[in-house]
Amino acid sequence: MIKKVFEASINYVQIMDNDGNIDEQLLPKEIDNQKILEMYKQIVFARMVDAKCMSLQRQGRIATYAPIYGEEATQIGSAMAMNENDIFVPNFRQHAVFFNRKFPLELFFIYEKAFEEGTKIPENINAYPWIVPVSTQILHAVGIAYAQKFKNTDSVVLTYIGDGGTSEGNFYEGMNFAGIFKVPIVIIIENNQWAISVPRSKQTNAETLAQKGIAAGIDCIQVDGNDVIGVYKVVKDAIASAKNSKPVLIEAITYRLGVHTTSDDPTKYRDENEVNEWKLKEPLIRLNKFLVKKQLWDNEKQKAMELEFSKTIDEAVEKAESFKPDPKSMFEHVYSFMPDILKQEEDEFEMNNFFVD
Ligand SMILES: Cc1ncc(C[n+]2csc(CCOP(=O)(O)OP(=O)(O)O)c2C)c(N)n1
Ligand SMILES: [Mg+2]
Repeated sequence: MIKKVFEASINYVQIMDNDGNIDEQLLPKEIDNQKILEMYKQIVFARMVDAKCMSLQRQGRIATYAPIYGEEATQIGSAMAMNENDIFVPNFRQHAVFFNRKFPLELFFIYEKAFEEGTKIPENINAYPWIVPVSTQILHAVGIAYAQKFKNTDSVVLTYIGDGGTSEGNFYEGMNFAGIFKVPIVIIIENNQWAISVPRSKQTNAETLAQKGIAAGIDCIQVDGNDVIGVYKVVKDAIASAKNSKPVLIEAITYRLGVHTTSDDPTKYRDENEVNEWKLKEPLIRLNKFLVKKQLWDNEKQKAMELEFSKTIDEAVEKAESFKPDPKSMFEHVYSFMPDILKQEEDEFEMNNFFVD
C-alpha cells in the first residue's frame, strides 16, 4: 500500500504591485493613505541614513558598513507590525528596524564607528544588539521566546536571518525548538538573493526557503519583501499567530541592490543586468507612484522632507563624532574577572599614556 501521508504548499503574498496598485481585498483595515505615507517616509529616512553611512565609510569616518539599500520594505514593514512590547532580535543588517524603534541615531553612528558603547540598547527599547556570527541569533531568539512563554508575558520575538543563514545548523535547530515548544516567535528570512558572493540558487535545491519550516512543523509563508504593506500584513498576522502558540517562518523576497559590505565588490561576481531588473521592483518606486496618483505627494514635499532628514542625520553624525570612548572598556567585560595577562596589557597601555586624548 502506498498512501499520501503529508502534503504542503506555500502561499506568496503581495498587496502593492510594482506599479503602486493595491489589492484592496488584502489591505489591512488600519492601513489608510496616511499610514502608507508614513511607511514611505520611514523608508526614505532609512535609505538616506544608509547613503550617509556609505559616504562616511568611504571617507574613513566609520568602519565596515553593511548597507540595507533595497531591503528597507522588509525591515520597515515588519517593524511597523510589531507592538511596543514585542522583542526584536537582529542579525547585522536590520538598521531600519532600529530606526523605526526609535533607537537613538547618534548611538547607531557610534556603533558604526566600531565603538561597543553604540550597541548598548536603551532600556525602553525591546531589542538586542547587532550580531555578526551568521545565524547564532536564532538560538538566542528562540530562547528569549521560550522565556516569554515561561514568564507568561504577552511579548512575541521577531528575529531576522539572511538567505545564507538558513543553511546553518542553528537555523534548523532553532526552528525545531520553536515548533516543539510552541514558543511565541516569528522568524523573518530577509532573502536578498545573495550571501556575499554565493547566490540563493547555491544555498539549497528547495524551491522556497519558506518551506524549510515545514519539517519543523511551523507555519510558513512567502511575501514580496519589497512590498512594505504586504510585509506589514504578513508579519502582523504572524505575530497574532505566534501569540497563540503557533510560531511562524516568513520568507521575504527582496534584493540586495548594493554591496554586501563596504569591503565587497559585487561587480566581480554578479551580473549588472540582474541588479537593474531588481531596481525596477525596489520598494520606493511603487510607493511613490501610489502617493503621486493619490495626489498626496510631489517634488516640493519630497525636497522639504529630505532637507529635514538631512539635518537630523547630520546632527547625529556630529554628536557621534564628538563621542570619546573610554579605552579602558577594551579590557573590561572580556572575562568575569581580569586575568593577569590582561591586567599586564592594561598596565602597559596606561604606562604609555594611551589613555590621554
Ligand atoms: C558563522 C559565520 N560564518 C561566516 C561569516 C561571514 N559572513 C558574514 S555575512 C555572510 C553571508 C551572510 O549571508 P546572508 O545570510 O544571506 O545575509 P546577508 O549578508 O545577505 O544579509 C558570511 C558568510 C560569519 N559572519 N559568521
Ligand atoms: Mg543574503
